[in-house]
Formats: sequence, structure tokens, C-alpha cells
Amino acid sequence: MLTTEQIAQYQRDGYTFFPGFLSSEEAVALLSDIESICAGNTLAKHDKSRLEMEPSQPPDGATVRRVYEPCTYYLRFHALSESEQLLRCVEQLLGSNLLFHYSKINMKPPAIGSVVEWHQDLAYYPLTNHDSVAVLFYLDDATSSNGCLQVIPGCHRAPLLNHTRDGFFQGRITDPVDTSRGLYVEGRAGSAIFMHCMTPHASTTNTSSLPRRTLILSYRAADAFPIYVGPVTLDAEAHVRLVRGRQLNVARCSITEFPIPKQQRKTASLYELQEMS
Ligand SMILES: O=C(O)CCC(=O)C(=O)O
Repeated sequence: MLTTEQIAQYQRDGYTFFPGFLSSEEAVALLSDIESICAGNTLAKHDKSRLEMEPSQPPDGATVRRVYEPCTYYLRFHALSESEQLLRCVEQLLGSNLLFHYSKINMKPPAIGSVVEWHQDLAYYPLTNHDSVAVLFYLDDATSSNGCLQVIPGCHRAPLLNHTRDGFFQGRITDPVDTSRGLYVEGRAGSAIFMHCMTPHASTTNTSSLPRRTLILSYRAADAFPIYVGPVTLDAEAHVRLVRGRQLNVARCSITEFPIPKQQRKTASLYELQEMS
């Protein structure tokens, strides 16, 4: 369960930190599954439906930067996404009717781990309200030198920041970002961060010799319905499932205007989109 202080921090700052959410055995078991999932893939020959490689490596390089939708495809990740301990925390933030939305693993490998530019998650998938949370699990110790998450606290109540240039969605905030207000959220392997979908966040390249693998799961309230912005909405909905309570038939609309993330071309991930920008 989240403590009263953690819930208050989430509401005030747009994120909260939960040290030791996973035991070290659980983190190690997830890491060992990740090794098996990634094994045998190279830049030249890999399963594009399951993962994405770091682009700056030779064709036979085996460095993966993202695993897509682990909670759909792999048992241990699926079990975590429906674990009582996790759903109880999400329920404390979003209420009792909950949809699982999507999952991913950002590998941030040593020395080359790709940068994630400042962005707000909701800009990618407009919903009828803001009740959507990302839960980030550090599977390695994460520090500012291996690219831990950075957040700007307290911005989640303000209107969405601009992510568009020349009419097209860039996947990153395109107006100047006041990074002096940014915080590094450092934490040990097994820690979890509960982050509001409107919280601006980023992470730097991994310049260290240590990996920073992070598993990210997203949930939303069952009355947060997607706004259709094109085929990308269908892709974003492909992994949605009810995990708590019941399906709702009435959309709760607390957002009256929303910029449509119009894509210039289809991209595989946030990384590709931000690199193109
Ligand atoms: O991996 C990170 O540091 C942040 C990831 C993120 O914001 C994302 O993948 O949307």
C-alpha cells in the first residue's frame, strides 16, 4: 500500500517514490527473463515486433534499447501487472475500476543508452480525463550517471505543454523547458515510481559503465476513454485489459480541449519519434 504521505506527494508533485517495492529476488528474476528475451537479437536481425535495438552499433551488435509490451507477452511480467500489491497502490491513486494500458522495458545500456527528451505521457495518447499513471520499476540501481528518471514536480495540474512543431507531433516538449526545476529520482533496484500522466519527465544518455533497465507499466481509470486521433490510437489500445473492478460505459470528460498528436509518419517508439524531431 502507498502511505498517506506518498499519496499526498503524488497529488502535490505528480509522482511518488516507493523504495523496495520489488524484492531483490523478484528484480533478479525479471532481469533474467529480460536476458532470455533479448538473446540472439542483433541490429541486423532482430524481432521487430518484440523489441528495438540501439541504432549506434555495428550490424552484429546485440544491444537492445526497448522491449515492447512485456506484460502482454511474458508470464512473469503479466503476473506483476495483476499483482495484488501493485493494483492496491494503483487503486489508491485512480479508484477501483482499473484498466491496464501498456508496458515496456527501457534498457538504457551502459555507455550508449539513448536519451529520453522531456515529455508528458498524455500528449502521446489523449484520454477523456487525467486519471492515468505510469509505474516505473528500476531493475538496476539508478543514478544521475546511468540515466535515472528526471521529473519536474508540480506541473501535472497545468495545461499540457506544447509537443508540436510545424503542425506535427514531435514526441517531446517543443517550448523551452525550465530544467532548473527538474529533479533526479535516484533509487535502488526494486524501487517503484508512480508518475502522473501529465508530469514532465526525461532521462539522459547512460554515460556510466552500468546498465539502467527500467520496466514501465501504465494504468488508467476505466472511465478514461481514448480520444481517436488515427490508427495510432488503435495501436495504443491493443494491450488494454480490465484488471480491477468493472468496465464502465460512461466516459468521464474533464479535459475540454486536447491538441491532436498528428504524426508525420509512423514510428516504432518514442525514441524514433524524438530522434526524428
Ligand atoms: O526510461 C526512461 O528514463 C523514461 C521513459 C519514458 O519516459 C518513456 O518511455 O515514455
